[in-house]
Amino acid sequence: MRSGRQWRRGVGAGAVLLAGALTLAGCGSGSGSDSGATGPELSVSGAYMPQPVSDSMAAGFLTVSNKGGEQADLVSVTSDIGEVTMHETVDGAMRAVESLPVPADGELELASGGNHLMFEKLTRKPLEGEKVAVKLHFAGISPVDVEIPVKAATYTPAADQSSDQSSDHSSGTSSGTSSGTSSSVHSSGH
Ligand SMILES: [Cu+2]
Repeated sequence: MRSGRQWRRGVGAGAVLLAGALTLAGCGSGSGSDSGATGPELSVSGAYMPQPVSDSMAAGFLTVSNKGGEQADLVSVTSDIGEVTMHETVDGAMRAVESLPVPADGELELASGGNHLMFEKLTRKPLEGEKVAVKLHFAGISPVDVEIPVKAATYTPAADQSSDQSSDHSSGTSSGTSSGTSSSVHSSGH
């Protein structure tokens, strides 16, 4: 008699656990495919510009991460300090490209010696400690605003030291940056 009761209880508990596991599995796979359908989810990190030696040209570097399930294509970049083009480096020579892909669940890395942003016809020379506002334009989705900090001419990103500083700027500044930027432009142009 006693052993019979325990057997029944055991079966009941097993059935409840099984139902719970099925529910969890259903939730997990459902939300995964949903996020793929919403398109690219972009964030920018590690942005910097070495203070240029030239009065007319500068280079900018950053990483665009895409957590979404669709590729995003960077098709143009604009800035209030000059004309910006996207360059790739092939066999040590750089050349302009029409677009740069940010793969789904991947990243586009613009780094010294490789792909980079090229600033030309500068309206002012960026100085160490300043920030340069740029807008990254992607095909079919809203542009992303980035403030690129100007570093020393010899600066190179060591390990991951600068990531906390730059992720601050990339996360919360999608709409509120333009007023601050334009005032700094006015004060330094004469
Ligand atoms: Cu270049």
